[in-house]
Amino acid sequence: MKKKVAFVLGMTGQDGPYLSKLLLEKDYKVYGLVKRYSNPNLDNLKYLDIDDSVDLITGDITDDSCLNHLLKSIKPDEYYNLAAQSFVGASWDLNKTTSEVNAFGTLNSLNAIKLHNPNTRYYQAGTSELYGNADSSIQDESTPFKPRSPYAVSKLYAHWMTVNFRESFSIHASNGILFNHESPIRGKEFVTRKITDGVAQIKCGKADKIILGNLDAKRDWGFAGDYVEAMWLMLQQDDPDDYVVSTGVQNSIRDLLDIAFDAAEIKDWAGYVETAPAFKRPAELHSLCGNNSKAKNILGWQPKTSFKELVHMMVKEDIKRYSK
Ligand code: NAP
Ligand code: G4F
Repeated sequence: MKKKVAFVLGMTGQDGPYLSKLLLEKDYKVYGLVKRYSNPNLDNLKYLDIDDSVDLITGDITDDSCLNHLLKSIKPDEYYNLAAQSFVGASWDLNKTTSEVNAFGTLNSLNAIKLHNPNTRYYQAGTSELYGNADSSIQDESTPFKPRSPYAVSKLYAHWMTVNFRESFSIHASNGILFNHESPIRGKEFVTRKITDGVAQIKCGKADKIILGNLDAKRDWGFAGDYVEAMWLMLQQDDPDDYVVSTGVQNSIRDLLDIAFDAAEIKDWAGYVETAPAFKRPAELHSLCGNNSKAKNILGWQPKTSFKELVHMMVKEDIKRYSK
């Protein structure tokens, strides 16, 4: 039987490798889009031991001619758009790049599917950032969007363009509204990995403090390895739709510090943590927590990894890296 073909954009990031590993286990042929670099970095693919199992193609989501050509030649059954300038904190200074990649990159992707392979099923990497500082303490698919960063505004465009192609051209296009998800290959500028990496450096005698921004922010954090399964499940449904993917459990940065320092058996984190205005945002998003009932009921998906297990896993892997 012919293998199903998946095209994954965002292959060198966090989610691309976890999703590709899942697809390879399901016997897909996996193509991945990778930007052109003078010094390419495939560390995350290597960490999951799949760098030799995926077909990497040089390209860029902002280049529509590149996507048109690839849609015609690869003819993917499934197209996962995970490519983004995904760091909220950088999106104020990089608002144009963020818009070009996140908003117009999505439009380029949808146009290429519509023109060259309209049966390709499309996954859009949406985000809980869309909710901003929501009026309700727990957010679901019907909670109004109130974006508060250039990143969130760009993802709002991508969300509605995905809905529009679904409604206008019957493209099988789904938005995953994913809450924060992390792993040992999370970028080091995001707060979870910044903390677990910092804790590991302190444990191994390579640093003596971590400098952070707003310690009172609260998020609903899950494990990336669990969340990519929800992406795949969305494209296996008869009908496309939009789904919140979350744990439904909220923690603060202070809770994260408690667990991370505890995992490294270091007492009294207050002596190792400072704050600086440079890590605060022009407009902060204080509290997020997702209601995942729809994903549970329709996709049959649920998170498997607790917040404590996730943080312990990340601290352990970072200590291993600094102990080598
Ligand atoms: P990530 O680690 O930042 O990865 C983003 C990927 O996009 C990287 O491989 C990056 O390549 C690639 N990329 C950036 N610009 C590109 C361009 N012009 N053309 C092609 N590729 C480009 O993000 P992630 O955490 O894996 O998240 C995956 C997606 O889910 C993103 O769209 C993100 O916005 C969204 N999301 C993430 C979370 C989360 O908590 N992780 C939650 C909700 C939504 P380079 O590294 O080479 O630049
Ligand atoms: O880890 P963060 O940078 O993630 P943020 O802004 O929630 O965005 C992530 O999750 C979104 C889903 O909701 C994704 F769409 C997005 O692509 C990305 O993956 O910051 C989390 C919180 C913020 O409130 C931030 O102000 O941590 C606070 N924080 C406090 N000190 C810090 C720091 N964040 C970072 N990055 N660095 C700090 O020093």
